[in-house]
Amino acid sequence: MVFVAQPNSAVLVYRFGSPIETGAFVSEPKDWQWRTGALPAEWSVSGLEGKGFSINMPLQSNDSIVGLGQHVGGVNCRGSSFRMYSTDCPVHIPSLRAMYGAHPFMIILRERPIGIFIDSPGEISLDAGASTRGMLTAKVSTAGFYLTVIEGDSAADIVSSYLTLVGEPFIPPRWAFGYHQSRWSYGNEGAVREIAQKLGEHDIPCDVIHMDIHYMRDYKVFTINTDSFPNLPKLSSDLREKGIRLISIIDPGVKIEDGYSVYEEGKQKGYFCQRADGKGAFVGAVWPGPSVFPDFFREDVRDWWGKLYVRLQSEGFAGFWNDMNEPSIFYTPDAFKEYARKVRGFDERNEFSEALSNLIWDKGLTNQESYYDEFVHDVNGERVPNREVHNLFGTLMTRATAEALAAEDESKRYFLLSRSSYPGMHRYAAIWTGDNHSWWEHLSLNIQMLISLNLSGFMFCGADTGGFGGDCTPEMLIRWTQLGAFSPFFRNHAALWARNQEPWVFDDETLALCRSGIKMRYALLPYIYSEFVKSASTRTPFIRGLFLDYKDAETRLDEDQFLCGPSLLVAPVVRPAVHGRHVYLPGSRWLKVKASEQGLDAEGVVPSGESFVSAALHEIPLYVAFGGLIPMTAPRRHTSNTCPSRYKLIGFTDSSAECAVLLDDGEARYSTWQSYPKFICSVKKVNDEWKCDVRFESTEPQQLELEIELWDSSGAKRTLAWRR
Ligand code: MIG
Repeated sequence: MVFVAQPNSAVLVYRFGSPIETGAFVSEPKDWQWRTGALPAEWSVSGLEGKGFSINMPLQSNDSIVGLGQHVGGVNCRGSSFRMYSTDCPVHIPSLRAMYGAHPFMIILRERPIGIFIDSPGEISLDAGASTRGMLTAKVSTAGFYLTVIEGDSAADIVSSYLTLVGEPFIPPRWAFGYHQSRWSYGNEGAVREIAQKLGEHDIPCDVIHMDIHYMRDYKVFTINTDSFPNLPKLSSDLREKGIRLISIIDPGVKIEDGYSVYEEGKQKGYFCQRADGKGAFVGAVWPGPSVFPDFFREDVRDWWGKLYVRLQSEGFAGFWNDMNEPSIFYTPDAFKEYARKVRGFDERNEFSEALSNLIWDKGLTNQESYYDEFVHDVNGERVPNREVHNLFGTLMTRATAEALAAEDESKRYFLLSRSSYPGMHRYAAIWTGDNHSWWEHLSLNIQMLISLNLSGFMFCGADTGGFGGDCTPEMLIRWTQLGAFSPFFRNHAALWARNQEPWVFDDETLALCRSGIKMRYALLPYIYSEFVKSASTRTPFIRGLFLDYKDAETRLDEDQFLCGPSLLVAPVVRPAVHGRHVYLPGSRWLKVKASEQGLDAEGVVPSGESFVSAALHEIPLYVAFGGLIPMTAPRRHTSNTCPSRYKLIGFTDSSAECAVLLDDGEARYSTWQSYPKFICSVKKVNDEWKCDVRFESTEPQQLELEIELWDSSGAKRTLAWRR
């Protein structure tokens, strides 16, 4: 028997077997009205032998499949297969199936699109018409799951209903919209101060410096290496005076070391994950060596863990970065012993064999599948193997952090970043796309991921600008910074073994062009910040594939251009050594704009359609949509809690346009878009004359000056001014 509930009008939720609650839904399924019901026509769900289910959903010939959050590959997922199973995947090659985040929400695009969310915390494998073009098949590995089916007139409608069900996306404080500078690691006070100083010297706006694992003592989480950071509170307050905040990384693995308080306390209270065979705490090695892992499935453990961040915060950290929470496991002592035994055996025999070749070419000890059967979680009093609830580990770690930070001051927003994620976590934290490489392919992948993640509710996201692994080149850093400037999360980050890639380490041209990209980001903050907050709180993607807004783009699913907010089309250059690129402009007409340190300068009206546009190294093809009005301001060195009083706006319309600019303090929490302090500027043509009207919501600033440049579709330009 199939049980179905309708928690809101466009949404049907089916229950199969006995699902484990994942916390993805904002209201508890137990509160819903259940009845028996039928699946959509031709869909079928069957039990698999042993355990699990297979869901079969026939596809029509022209269907595309979009969503699925973090994945390698195109925006259109049809024809590929995926494994939803949180994995530390250090090399994002095209054939990669599983990533850090597991996001089993997708939309079948067709005349009447349909949204599908498969809610189960264990592995889900998805064949999106790969084996059989006409069939979408999902295999769920657990004893039960919820299948959500969402109807809507458009993909945007479906996203909106989905987000009503799972909750509105995380909105960080305004400073997190600034530029972040990072690398693994700025390992001592001098290195951090030097970065801050260089940023100043080179006039590069920046709000945040990240501190990677070397700030800890011997990789012990919640400790500080006071040899390298003798006075962190002082460092932090000195940097704060310069407008820079510090963020620190935290991993879930707790080093086994007598006398280390986090270990001792967790051990004494029994907070660490237990071995499946009942022989005590599970041990896995990560950076600190042999470590134990908190059982985040328990509320008391989350509570304890969360409070550790609050204590660390008082050392001077403004936000946190949860890494390695798939969880990544380098090896277990048992697996290591076994491995060493094999190696010794080969050493003694000292001859080549197929078995030796298998061992050498084996993927080795890291993240072996079997590790996840070796430890259990306490899920509502029951011992459940990690594998059954695997995809929730990172989400629950991050929930622990989020709840503690929120409890510290309910009235304020916090900043939190997580590597692993599952639906529901999009309410608590931002994500980045993990260990990409300084490869041009990953620059294009960055766009595809921004689009897919935004469709899936993980809106405050971004990739490591410049690429994490491998060595970045000057040209790549420039192009990547030009894209990063439009990503919600904008952080330059690099691996331990990668060359330095801060904007100033190459040459003057690279420095100048990166600086102007970053300045442009700051100039556009009134637009980017206001529109992001509006998108998240009105449940619509901020980074938008063109198909979301333009009928004529629906069948194209362009993967190398996107809308940043409702009105700005960005077509970044993602290939080396080119001086231009193809751009497709849907709809009617567009206003071509040029990026500059002061924001945008209009160049003229261009028709829709396909064209090849020039894009020298300093150029980013950018267009304002018809009906758009884009607010900007003179860039500052850092975001600030006080909003500027002068804005420039560029609009493109024949009749009217409107935009909202937030005037909040950048930190206060508001429950609705309506309640944010802001001004709304509307321009309107009345009897051939343009009028500007400004309304205030929840604020009445003393001073406000607007300079508005308006273009109409004939290419005529006029300017208006408004002041109080
Ligand atoms: O095993 O903390 O994705 O951003 O710099 C690597 C060191 C561990 C992986 C993260 C990366 C971070 C790195 N971490």
